[in-house]
Amino acid sequence: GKSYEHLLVSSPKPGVGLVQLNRPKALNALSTPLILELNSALRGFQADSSIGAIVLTGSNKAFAAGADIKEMKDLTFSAAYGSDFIESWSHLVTFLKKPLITAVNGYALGGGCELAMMGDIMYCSTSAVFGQPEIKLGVIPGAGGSQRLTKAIGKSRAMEAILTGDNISGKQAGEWGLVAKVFETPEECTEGAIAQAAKIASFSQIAVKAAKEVVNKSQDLGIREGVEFERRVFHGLFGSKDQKIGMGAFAAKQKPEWSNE
Ligand code: CO8
Repeated sequence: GKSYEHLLVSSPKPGVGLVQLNRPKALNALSTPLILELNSALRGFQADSSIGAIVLTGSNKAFAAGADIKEMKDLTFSAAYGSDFIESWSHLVTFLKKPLITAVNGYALGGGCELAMMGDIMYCSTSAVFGQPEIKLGVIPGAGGSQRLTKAIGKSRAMEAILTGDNISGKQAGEWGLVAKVFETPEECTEGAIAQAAKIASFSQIAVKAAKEVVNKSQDLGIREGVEFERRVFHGLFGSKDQKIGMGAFAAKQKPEWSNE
């Protein structure tokens, strides 16, 4: 496939796309060129019908140590506002309809923590260090941290992290439900994420897409509207071939062969 300056992109298992942030000299600081490459790699996997789920990870030392401070330090209000600085980050979550698993080892600070939280499923290892240290730089989180961290761990804990800049350990992230699972080592974390992605990729891509969509709706809708939305989508799946294939295979005691239709 395509080669990148700041990323390693591969498919370690059938159906699984893997993106590793690879800017080791800056602890994977998220410069504009890196974010543009990340957008491009994820769009590539989104468009590739052989890929069913995606894993995003960094190195053992750092998932990402934040936005690139050296790139940002001389930015002015008018340049930031005028160019919609950071807006391209959130495109990543809107165009990506396939599940994204973020596997965090080492530092996930500032924009790195925010990027990790854009994952549909987050895993980490005990080496992970989460934090929103922007307050120490005279600013605040700018890529969704104040919203996603608060939804994930509750207001008081998020407020404490964002106002003090104190880090959150991987173990604590597991106890607070920021991540779905904490692995002992970085290798187990990445392997575990790839294994779960392979499992997801083995199901009907139509059902997987619908499942991600309905869960994400719960973040925006109230419970009554959310349940109604889910039921509409559920009813809609009876128009898919894969519903007939899946339920037919169960009744016939066979393994389903998904059509992705
Ligand atoms: N930006 C640019 N360079 C960085 C960054 C960063 N965020 N983090 C580390 N680096 C560079 C260091 O400058 C250093 O470079 P050099 O060798 O040229 O001096 C290299 O990476 C290695 O780093 P350290 O020597 O500092 O490594 P340590 O192991 O001593 O420390 C730390 C690791 C604790 C992670 C430390 O590097 C650190 O505190 N980094 C900054 C963390 C931080 O403040 N992150 C938040 C950034 S602000 C932000 O993300 C705002 C998000 C808003 C939305 C997104 C906007 C685009």
